[in-house]
Amino acid sequence: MSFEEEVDEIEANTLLGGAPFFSRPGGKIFIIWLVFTVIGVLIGFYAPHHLLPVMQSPEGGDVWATIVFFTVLAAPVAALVYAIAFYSLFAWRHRSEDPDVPPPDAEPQRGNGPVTVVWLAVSTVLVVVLLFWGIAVWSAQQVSHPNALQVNVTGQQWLWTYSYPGTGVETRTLDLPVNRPVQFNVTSVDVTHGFWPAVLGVQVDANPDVVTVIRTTPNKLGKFIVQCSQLCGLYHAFMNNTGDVVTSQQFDTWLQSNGATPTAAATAAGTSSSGSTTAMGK
Ligand SMILES: [Cu+2]
Repeated sequence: MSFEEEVDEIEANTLLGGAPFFSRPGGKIFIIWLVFTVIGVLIGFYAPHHLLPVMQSPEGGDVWATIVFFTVLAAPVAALVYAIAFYSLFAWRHRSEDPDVPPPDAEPQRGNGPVTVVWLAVSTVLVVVLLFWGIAVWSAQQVSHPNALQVNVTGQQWLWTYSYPGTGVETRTLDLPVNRPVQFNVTSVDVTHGFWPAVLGVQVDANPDVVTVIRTTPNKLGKFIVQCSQLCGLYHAFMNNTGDVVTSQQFDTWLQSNGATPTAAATAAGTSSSGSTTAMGK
C-alpha cells in the first residue's frame, strides 16, 4: 500500500467515522437513489410522449409541462423511499435462527437534528415551488378576452350539450374555430359532472345551479374527445362525445348547417368584417 493510499485510508476512517462512504449503508442507498432518480427523471421527460394525447391548445401545453415538471421534482423524493425500501429488503432483513425473536430496534430518527432540518427544508422548498407553478398556470387561464367565443356547456345524466349564444345552435358535438379564444360557461342540470376536453388543457366541474367559467384557445386542427371526469351515475363511463377544431370558415359553415343564420354564423365565427354589421359572402 502506497503512502497516499495509507493516508487516504486513515482519512476515510477518521473523517468519515468508519468505512469508505460507498461501502456504508448510506453510500449504497445513495447509489441506488441516484439510479432510481435518473430513471424517474427519464420517465418524466419521455413517458408523456407515449401516454398523453397531442395537445391542441397552449393551456394543454401547460398541462403537459406541469406533468413533466411535477414528475421530475417527485422523482428524487420517490427514489429515496424506494432506495431505502429496496436496500432494507436485502441488507437489513431479519437473519435470526429463531424467527420468533424480533430484531433489535434501529437507532431512532426522532431527535436527529440534521435529518429533520433537511427533510423540512426540502419539503418546504418543493411545496412552495409547486404552489407558485400552479398559481402561474391557473392564472394564465383566468385572462378573459373580449373577443372570446362564448360556448355554454351543460352536463346531464349522461350527455353533454353545447350551445353557442347568439346563433341558436345547440349540439352534442363541440366544434371550435382554430386560434380563437373560447370561454366555456359550464353548468349541470342534475348532479355534478366534470367537463374534460383533455387536449385543450381544460378540466372543470359542472355543478348544478352554478356557472363555472374556464378558457382556452385551440391552436391545432383536429378532432378530440370530451369526457366526464366526475363519477356521476350508472352510465358515467359512456358520458363522452367528440369535438373538432376547425378553420373559421368551416366553423361558419358548420353553424349554418346546424341552423344559424348566415349573419349570426359569421359573427360567431369571426368571419364577418370587423366593425361592420354586414356579413361577408362566402
Ligand atoms: Cu360523469
